[in-house]
Amino acid sequence: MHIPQLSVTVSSIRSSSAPIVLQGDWGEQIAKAKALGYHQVELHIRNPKSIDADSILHVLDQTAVQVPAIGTGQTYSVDHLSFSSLDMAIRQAAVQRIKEQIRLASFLKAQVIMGSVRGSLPKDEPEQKTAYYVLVDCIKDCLDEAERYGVDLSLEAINRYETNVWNSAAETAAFIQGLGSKRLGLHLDTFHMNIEEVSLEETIREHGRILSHIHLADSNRLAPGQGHIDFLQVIGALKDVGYRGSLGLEYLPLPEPETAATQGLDHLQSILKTVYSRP
Ligand code: LER
Ligand code: MN
Repeated sequence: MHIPQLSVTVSSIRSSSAPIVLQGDWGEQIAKAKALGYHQVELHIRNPKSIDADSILHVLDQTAVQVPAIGTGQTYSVDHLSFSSLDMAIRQAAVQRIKEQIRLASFLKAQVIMGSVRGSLPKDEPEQKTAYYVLVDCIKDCLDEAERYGVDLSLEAINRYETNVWNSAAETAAFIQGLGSKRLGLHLDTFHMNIEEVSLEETIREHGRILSHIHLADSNRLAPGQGHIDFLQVIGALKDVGYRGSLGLEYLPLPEPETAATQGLDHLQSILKTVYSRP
């Protein structure tokens, strides 16, 4: 039976408000992830052009650590580039950035997450309609690049307090299914689901067929086990739908990064053991 692997989020950008567990020098943080017991890392990269991809590849090789997914949220949170901007130069820069992430992902054999890069739609018409139209166009443009490079993309459902488009799993799934590209899957995040969904486990069961990635964080965006989400139910549902992707640990680096990384790993390893040893 396939037991999903845990991947811890890593970024070179330090921010106490970002839900990235390990922050700092790429090489050091990847080595730290391995030393703490992880075999996968989810890299959150601001700009693929400004990283030393060869040296990151070297560390990944040396440590035998895999990268299942690249996070791209800094395109929006740091550089304020988005697919729904009414300024053509801004959305073209956002698309360019995601295309560069896709090319990097093809080297790393990773998928690329599209989350906050969608931005938010203006409240009023006709701007709202125009922004949605250009947003969809940008996603189609990125999907063409993903097709060319053989890379999968995941579209994340993000809660209503961070964006006003594709908040629930059902809305996000309906959009993905409407596009009908095999390269685009649904990405869920238990922190956002805790706000948007009636039941986390039922949502996973309902959309499991197109689920391509998942972020695990507790209700308070601390490590799983530090809030009130029932991860036994969440992992049980993932097993039931035959989820074969990675379990990305994306939460705040609190009380401090190493403790947070260990808390999530310990809690989820024990749950994985319980769930996957059941007949
Ligand atoms: C990104 O994966 C995410 O979950 C967003 O909430 C970023 O803040
Ligand atoms: Mn997330």
